[in-house]
Amino acid sequence: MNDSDFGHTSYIALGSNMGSKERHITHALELLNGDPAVRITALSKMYKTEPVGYTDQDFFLNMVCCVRTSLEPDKLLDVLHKIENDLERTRTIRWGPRTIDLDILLYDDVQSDNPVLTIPHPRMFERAFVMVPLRDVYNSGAIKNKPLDEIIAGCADRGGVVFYKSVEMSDLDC
Ligand code: A4P
Ligand code: MG
Repeated sequence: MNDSDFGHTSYIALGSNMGSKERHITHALELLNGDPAVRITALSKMYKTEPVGYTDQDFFLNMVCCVRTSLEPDKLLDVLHKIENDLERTRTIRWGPRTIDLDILLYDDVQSDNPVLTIPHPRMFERAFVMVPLRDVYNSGAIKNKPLDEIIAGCADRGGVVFYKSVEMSDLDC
């Protein structure tokens, strides 16, 4: 594919709190970049984060990546679900432990209230475990004219997000 075929920009959140958390995240990134219709253009740092929602569970590792893609949002979600299945994700408790969780945060300027795919992701603006890594890769520094720093300052979990390690594309097997 030519560069011009990857016409859309999306930001994708990754989280893991079971087993080899770091490996689950890097494996998911490799599978994502391995899709012929998706190309990762930026990686956030990896963060160690306190669980939000259902708190009686292990800590998470979280990242955000920016991709360019030729896929429409519903097809991109299909790719994410396939990767979750490939990593043998099980769904038991809502917001509970998982090998990998992949969420679409933003897709171009799309706004969608569809419960199957809500864009922007409905809970992203109240979660530092999403907004802190997003700030690493989000170019404009503001969403709907609100600076990301200001959004993060309003997140109750901001104290539970700490730098874990840097991840470069050259660290990935792809
Ligand atoms: N869905 C709707 N919109 C989207 C979207 N923008 N991206 C639908 C992805 N999926 C979207 O998600 C349930 C359904 O949401 C999907 O079938 C899809 O059609 P799921 O991934 O099956 O279930 P889930 O992950 O348990 O629910 P959800 O709502 O994605 O959970 P959250 O809100 O992502 O919370 N604490 C820390 N520190 N770090 C974490 O990563 N993650 C969660 C999960 C809770 N606490 C956490 C973390
Ligand atoms: Mg999810």
